[in-house]
Order: sequence, then C-alpha cells, then structure tokens
Amino acid sequence: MSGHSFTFSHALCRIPALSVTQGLRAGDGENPDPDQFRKEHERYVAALRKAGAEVTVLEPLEGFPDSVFIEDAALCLKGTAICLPQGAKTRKGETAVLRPSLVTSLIDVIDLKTEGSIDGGDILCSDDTVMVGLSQRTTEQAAMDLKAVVRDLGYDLKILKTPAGVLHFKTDSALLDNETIFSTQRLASSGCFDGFKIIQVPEGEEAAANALRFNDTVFLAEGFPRSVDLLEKSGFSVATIPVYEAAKVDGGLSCMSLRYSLS
Ligand code: CIR
Repeated sequence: MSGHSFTFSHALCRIPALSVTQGLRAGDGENPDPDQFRKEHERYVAALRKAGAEVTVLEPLEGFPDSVFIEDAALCLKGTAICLPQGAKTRKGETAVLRPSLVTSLIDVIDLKTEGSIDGGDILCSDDTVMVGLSQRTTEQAAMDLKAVVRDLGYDLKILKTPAGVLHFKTDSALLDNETIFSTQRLASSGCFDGFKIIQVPEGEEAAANALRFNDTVFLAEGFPRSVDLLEKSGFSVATIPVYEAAKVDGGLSCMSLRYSLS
C-alpha cells in the first residue's frame, strides 16, 4: 500500500489546557493565550476533518501543560500505537494518561520498553522507514529499542541526528510524499535524507518546516508565503492554519495530532 504514511482515516487531538501558559520553551518568550490557543486548535481540528479524517478530541489535561502536543506521547503506524517514554521531566506522565484512549481508538497498542527516552516529534516516517533524530529528548538507546518493535511491523529504522539547538527532528522536516521531504537547509545538509527528493525550506522561513501532509493536503503554518508558493509550484495542494500560540511554546502543526488509519 503506497502512501500510507500520509493517508489517514483518523486523528486524535487534545484541547490545550489552560496551564499551557507554563508550557516548556527554549527561550523566555511570552506566554500563549489559552483562549486564543483553543480557537486556533479548533481551526486545526476542523482542517483535519475537512481533509477527510474522523477526529477524536480529548479533554484538556491541566496537570500537563504541554499535553496539547499529543504527537510526542506515541507513534502510530497504520492501526498500531506505540506508547513512548517522553524525554522532558514534566511530560513523562502524558503517555500513561493517553494510553486508554489509544486502546479505545486503535487496533493495537504496544508499550516501548526502554531505559531511554523518545519523543514522537523526533520521528519521521515514510511508508517503509522510521527515521529517528537523536536530540535532547531522544536517546540512542530508545531508538535502538524502537527498532526492534517497528521491524515486526514491517519498517526499517534509521538513527539520525536532530540539529543542535533544534527541539525535534520534525521541527525541521516533513514528509511531503513517499519520495519527497520538506527540510531546512541545516538538517538536509547533513545528508540524512539521501535517496529522497528534498524541497528546501526558503531561508528565513525555517519555522514552516514543521508542515503536515495529511491525505491530499499539505498544511503549513500561516505566515510563510514563500513556502506556500514553493510547494504549490511543486504540485502540492497547500492550506495554511494559524499556529501562533503553539509556536510560543515551540509547538507546530505535526505535534498537535496523532494520525492513524483503521482501513
Ligand atoms: C515541548 O517543549 O515539549 C513543548 N512545549 C513543545 C512540543 C512540540 N512537539 C513537537 O514538536 N512534536
């Protein structure tokens, strides 16, 4: 089945908690406005529904300020969810709270057993390969342990490196189709995407790299006109979503959903 890494029948999202004001961030930028964040989140959910998915929206978790970034807690491959032990101290309990929803929604749920840690944001999947970027959140041990799990699901796993100072591997890259990756120059220049066609994110628009190919649409964060042009000229159907509040706590488009297929 070709294209299953970007073809989805379902998605899980979580409403931002009011405590998102305490969300982790690298700098000391301003707090997101929770009400505005929720409005943007509604737009995000509506966009996924319009793109053809049945979206389950989970209740906010006040005890976990970053829980809106649901992608970091699990990896979904087709109809199987793999629960991931996250790298940030304040986020470690998110996976356990999410697990019952995964059991309800997906066909199978596996717990990754590892001494290490790994965030979903560091995992980029094509149809047959799981690419893991080692980062401040993701350890080599966890990547190795994940390799054994995904092998049983028919995937090869490649261990790569998230650039220094970049939160997650997918902060800087997105799969556009089975052969094509949208990537920043700083990530692609490492040669990690050899074998793929690379569309380089325009200089100055690096924050557009966390795009999301979802069925026939490539979603981009609002505010990156040169990226929109470039992808449209490359033949992709592009739509933009406002993610200004998520960006204040280092979040982007891919982080706010877990995408999977039951068909
Ligand atoms: C964090 O630092 O964990 C959150 N504030 C942002 C997580 C973004 N997740 C992602 O890129 N997959």
